[in-house]
Amino acid sequence: MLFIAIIAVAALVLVVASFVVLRRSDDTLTVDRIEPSDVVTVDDVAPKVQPVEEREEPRPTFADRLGTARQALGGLLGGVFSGRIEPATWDALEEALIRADVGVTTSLDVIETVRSQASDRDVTDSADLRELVKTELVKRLEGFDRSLHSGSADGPAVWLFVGVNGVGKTTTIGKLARRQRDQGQSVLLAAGDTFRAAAAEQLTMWAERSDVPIVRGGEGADPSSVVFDAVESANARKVDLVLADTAGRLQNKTNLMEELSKVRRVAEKGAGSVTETLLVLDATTGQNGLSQAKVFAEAVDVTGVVLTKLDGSAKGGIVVAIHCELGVPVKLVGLGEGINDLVEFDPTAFVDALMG
Ligand SMILES: Nc1nc2c(ncn2[C@@H]2O[C@H](COP(=O)(O)OP(=O)(O)O)[C@@H](O)[C@H]2O)c(=O)[nH]1
Ligand SMILES: [Mg+2]
Repeated sequence: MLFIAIIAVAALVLVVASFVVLRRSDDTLTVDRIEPSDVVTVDDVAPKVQPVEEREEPRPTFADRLGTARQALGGLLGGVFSGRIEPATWDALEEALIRADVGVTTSLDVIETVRSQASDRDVTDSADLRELVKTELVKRLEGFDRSLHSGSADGPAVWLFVGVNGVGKTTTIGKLARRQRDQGQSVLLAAGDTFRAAAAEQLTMWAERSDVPIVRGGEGADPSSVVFDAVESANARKVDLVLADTAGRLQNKTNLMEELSKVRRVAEKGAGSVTETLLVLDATTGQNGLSQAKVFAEAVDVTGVVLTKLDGSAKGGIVVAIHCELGVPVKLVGLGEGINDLVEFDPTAFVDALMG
């Protein structure tokens, strides 16, 4: 009996052991089989996907890229937010805001409000002023419609990009082509800057990067006719959105106004409708950019501002001046030259990144 029991246990041990061995060799087999096919898949797909830097680079945040502006403002604010509040505290705060390009009127207005709040609440420690100033700045940036409108489905929506040479119009269109495509819209680019031969080349490169079609004219062609053709082509292909580049000559205000209003008129001659006219401004030009902006705002109905190069600007306060003096919201912000370096404007995140 004992003998039979020993045989039975031995047989059981043998079965379990061989099962474990088989399982293990099965695993090994599976791993072996998956590994080579994985490599093949990666190799096959690699040439078709975007280069790694474009595919994996996340969108930057204000906190990531506002270093220059934050350092500059931090330097100006120096000892403002420490110690007891004195008359000199207000002078220093006023100077810091003005130098950061918040604009004189807005800076004085912010100081006046904060000053009366500080006195109402018996605030005597200047460290408590930081939050009051931040809240006031955010308040002046809120309440604007920052959405980008694409209109109805009847025909293509057209977004016109205007602004002087070098501010970043073509780059912004290139970045947006990818962004809108990723959000599910079909996009076509219109190379409406026919003034410089290189402009259409530059836009073509962006079109290729995002794999979207482009319509371009010959050098010196009428910008309006290029935009018209682009809208026709978009309509025929049932494309949702046309991003139209324009030239930014500012040597003659009357010419510029006439050209831009003609482009706009012609863009709506067929099935298209202009749902956004975005003024592109270079943040590093500060108050100078603001006076350019006023000229453009007179020429066309600007629906929003794209503020570029905020990554390299020491004067982040220009954002506040644009809202308060132009009455137009900053809708998008350029934080670098890469395809993902375009972000939506967020008042709280911006003021936090600027003032800490
Ligand atoms: N650092 C930085 N550079 C930018 C940004 N946007 C555009 N640029 C650069 O500014 C230069 C002019 O841009 P471009 O698009 O040709 O300007 P356009 O003449 O208005 O079309 C190019 O070298 C761009 O790479 C930005 O947000 N940050
Ligand atoms: Mg350009």
